[in-house]
Amino acid sequence: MGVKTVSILACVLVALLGTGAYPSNCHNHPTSNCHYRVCPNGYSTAKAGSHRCFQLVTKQMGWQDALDYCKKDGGTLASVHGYQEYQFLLSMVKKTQGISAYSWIGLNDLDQEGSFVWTDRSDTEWFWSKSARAQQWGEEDCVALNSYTGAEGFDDITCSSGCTFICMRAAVV
Ligand SMILES: [Ca+2]
Repeated sequence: MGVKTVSILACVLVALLGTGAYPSNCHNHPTSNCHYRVCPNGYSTAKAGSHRCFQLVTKQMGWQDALDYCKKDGGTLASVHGYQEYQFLLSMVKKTQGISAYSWIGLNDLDQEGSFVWTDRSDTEWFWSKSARAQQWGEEDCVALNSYTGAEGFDDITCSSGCTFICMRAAVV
């Protein structure tokens, strides 16, 4: 089955299942690029039609090595832009608790203490406004998703810690 066919099937499913649940590019704009846009192999989105694709890598590395790994794969460490993405990524990380309950994302304050940025330079507004658990940052400069039950959330830890990590790439035409 061709990529295009799979993509169209996915769009049909969205049209059948998702009307009203979230904006469906396919439903509202049948001529948009949505029909041809798919995540790279091994990557998936938090919501249908999103161009933001994620992959959990179960190797354990320090934050900088994890970032380099994602860059070599054509992306960067994940940014998180809303609650739906947050829940999606957290559930990914929970599956790796036998390895590590922490998974690196792109948030860091390496350049300037206390000034957190995403490695993709995207907006941190959601993170600051909606994050239920912005933890005490302390002297630690790299942020992981903590998936421990009861302690779920963003957690800044020492950058050299060995953690699994989440890479992010754009959907491709
Ligand atoms: Ca810091």
